[in-house]
Amino acid sequence: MNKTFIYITLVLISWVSVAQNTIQVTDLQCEMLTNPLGIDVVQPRLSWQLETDASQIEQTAYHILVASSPEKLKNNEADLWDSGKVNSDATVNVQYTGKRLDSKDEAFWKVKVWTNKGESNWSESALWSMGILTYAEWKSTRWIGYNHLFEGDSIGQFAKLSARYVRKPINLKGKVKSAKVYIMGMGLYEFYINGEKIGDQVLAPVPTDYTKNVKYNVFDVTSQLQQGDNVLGTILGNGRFFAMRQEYKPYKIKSFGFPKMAMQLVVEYEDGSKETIKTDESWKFTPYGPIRSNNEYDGEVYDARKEMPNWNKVGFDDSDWLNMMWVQEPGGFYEGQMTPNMKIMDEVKPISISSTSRGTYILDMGQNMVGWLQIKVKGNRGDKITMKFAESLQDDGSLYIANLRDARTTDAYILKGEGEEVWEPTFVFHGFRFVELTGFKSKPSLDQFLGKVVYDNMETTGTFECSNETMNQIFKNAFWGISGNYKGMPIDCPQRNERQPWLGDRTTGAYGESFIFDNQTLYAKWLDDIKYSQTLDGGIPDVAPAFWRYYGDGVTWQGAYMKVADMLYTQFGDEKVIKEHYPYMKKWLLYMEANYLKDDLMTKDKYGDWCVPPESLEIIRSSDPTRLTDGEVLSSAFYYHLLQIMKKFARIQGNSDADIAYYDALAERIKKAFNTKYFNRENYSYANNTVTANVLPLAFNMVPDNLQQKVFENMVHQIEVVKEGHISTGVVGTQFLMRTLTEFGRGDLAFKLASNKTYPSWGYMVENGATTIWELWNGNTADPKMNSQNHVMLLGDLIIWYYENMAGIKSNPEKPGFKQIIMNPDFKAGLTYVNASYKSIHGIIKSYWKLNRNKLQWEVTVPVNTTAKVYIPTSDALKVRLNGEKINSEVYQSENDKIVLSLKSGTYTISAKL
Ligand code: RAM
Repeated sequence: MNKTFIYITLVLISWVSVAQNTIQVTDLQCEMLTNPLGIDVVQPRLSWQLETDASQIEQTAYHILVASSPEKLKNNEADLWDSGKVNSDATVNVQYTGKRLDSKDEAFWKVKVWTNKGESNWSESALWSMGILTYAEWKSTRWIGYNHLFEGDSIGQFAKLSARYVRKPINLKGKVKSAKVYIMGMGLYEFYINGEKIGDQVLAPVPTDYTKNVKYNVFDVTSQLQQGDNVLGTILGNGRFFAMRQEYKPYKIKSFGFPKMAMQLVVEYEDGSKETIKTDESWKFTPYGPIRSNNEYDGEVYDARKEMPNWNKVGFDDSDWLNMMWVQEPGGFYEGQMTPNMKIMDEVKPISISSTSRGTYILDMGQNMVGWLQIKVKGNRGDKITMKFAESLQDDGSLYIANLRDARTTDAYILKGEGEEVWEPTFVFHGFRFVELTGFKSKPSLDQFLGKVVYDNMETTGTFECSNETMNQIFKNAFWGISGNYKGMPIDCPQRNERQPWLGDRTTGAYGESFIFDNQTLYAKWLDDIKYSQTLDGGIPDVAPAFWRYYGDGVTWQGAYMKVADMLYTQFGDEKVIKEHYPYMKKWLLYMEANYLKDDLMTKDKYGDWCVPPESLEIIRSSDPTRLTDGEVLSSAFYYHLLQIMKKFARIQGNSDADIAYYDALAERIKKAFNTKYFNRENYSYANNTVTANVLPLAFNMVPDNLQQKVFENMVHQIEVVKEGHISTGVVGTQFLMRTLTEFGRGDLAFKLASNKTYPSWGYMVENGATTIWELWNGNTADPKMNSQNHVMLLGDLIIWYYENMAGIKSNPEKPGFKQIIMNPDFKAGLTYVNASYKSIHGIIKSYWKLNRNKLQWEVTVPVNTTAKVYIPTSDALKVRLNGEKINSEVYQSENDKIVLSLKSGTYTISAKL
């Protein structure tokens, strides 16, 4: 008896200690933010990841402690929330249900977990802090600005307004224990304390329709403040507030007025007392600083002679500065910004510089990039260097600027003449590969220039490499295009006088992008932008925030609202966005039904299958009826598809039988009318038999009577024979093309489209020197009026196809957020290897396969606390080895001629003869 007892105890002890060493809880996030300051969600969601060398690990329970101070947390004194041990496998989006937190409160938290193989230690502790939760708490904080132009300023087509340098000396009566600043600086701000810039963000805050909502940023500034005298300094830039085209075409372009700011600095002294410093009219400013103008389209002008050394430090004489005025607030709700600001994310060294006959120089960055150029120059006081940015060159070597339309894209720097001067702009960005430099007396050297790549501070989560070089280059181009067009909202292009957050460009694109970038919070913010732009009767604009007032009432563009929410759910397991936005989505659906549904078909469409390859290489928009798909076909099919998504959303948000029945009935009617009017049973085609007209009903499961295969064959004929193996779809059709081809068994044809180098194809762009993705299939020859070289909308579902169909990394929508991974690559499409990884919210997923003749070698990594269904295209289990061993029926099932392995977390080597 005794002996046995001792034996068990020993085993138990060693088992626990092994487990404690191997299971770690990492990556604690609140509201999916790594730096969660200023959370304005009353019950934020907490997430963590598990890391371990052991395999087959599943979480069985968690325990969260939340305390009001680090000391209390350390002593496990959870005065805010002790979740207790909760039996659950959830690691993502666990809602805080502790004590109600007040504005500006801090919460320190940690978590430990139990798994099927032991428990972890307590994680390191993490912090989040609350924002300002009520409007009332802002009331005594004055908005300050100055609603007048000064010398050199102008409104109109090429609006100019110098940056406003704002200054406020303050005196702190004691030693600072902690301090936070809550700042709204419109359109853009840079904030300083005692001369030091606070934070590494640029072009902050993220843009919104300021009449609807205004974002404040929060910084911990404890270490920047000192007892006694301090100076707060802010530079206010224009951004989208004092819009680029100010009071120009006001019926179209929204502008919001002169820059303004409101700020609270909350200081807690070591003696426990608190003080809040707020903006008011005692703050002073000057419009005569060095940033003479800043206009996102036209560029920035900086006169270094006007620098005011130490303007943001103690002791500077501001007696000739003006007092700020108490001005009207922007109008929108104040919200804590829950998505990161932009940052300098990378640097690019130029590859060549050449002289022109005009005495200027052309700098080649080697990459179409978004951001700006830093220069190092020496010269005389008053010398002027100008930099004009463009994406490509004309045949004669000069800049191709016709496609920029009226954007002037020119920065200028006027030297102070004091040795080496290093400069880069503050409040603008450009989309460019080439820069024409004027004002150099002799040829500058390459090391005087450095490209700064600017986009939202988000992690790169995906890698992809395969055996096809064209596909690899397309992936790189997509990476540059997608990241560069993240500007606190997804914009269409970064260079011409547009740069608008067009909904239709991202309807499906957002989903593909989510494999490469951690874009969750950005797209959650964008859904809010869409919500806020909804009209009272339910309409949604084409562009949100609606900086351009376009309310075209289409379906394919507006459908981004639902499609992006669905992406956030599938890829990140985010249910909250669905619950929050459901009523507005439903309102829009009903609005469209009431206004545009005729004879059970959706009659309104704005842009058609935008940007199909046109009949002549020089034109932008096709007018050839055999290439274009009828708008009613697009809208009706898409609306049907959205109704299916809304059925799913209705279920997720609960309490919804009536809604589901309603969507179902409506969808059935639409499907019937659609097939009656557009399905041609003689040749199994839809409408005028474009690929788009066929791919939509196939992808949306609208084809009647089990005729999918026939319709599919007809569509394949269109692609293979009629279009000679080339793409013929535009922005709408391309969103479903690659996946549909593969799912119906023609991954090889999808591969052909993906690897094509001849026109029209993504590879054709590569062959013609593209380093991003073009707006037009014929971007090298088309009219410049609408011809951006950095647009992402034509990617369609290509990136999704890379990951889901080629790499085999797909989230099971039934177990979203990659809680279950579907690994089912098409090994026979044409590639011989794929090496891809994706950092999911549960941890890293890897898939690396090689096919040598018929021998498959495949390494997969399944994150802790997830499972994977791994498909091997053979029906003979004897041909499969898992980690070198034969497989038994405990790990696999057979499904449609495939062996499906059910794997828990870990890294596996699979080999098989196919
Ligand atoms: C253009 C842009 C944008 C597109 C709209 C319809 O202005 O190219 O990407 O969505 O048209």
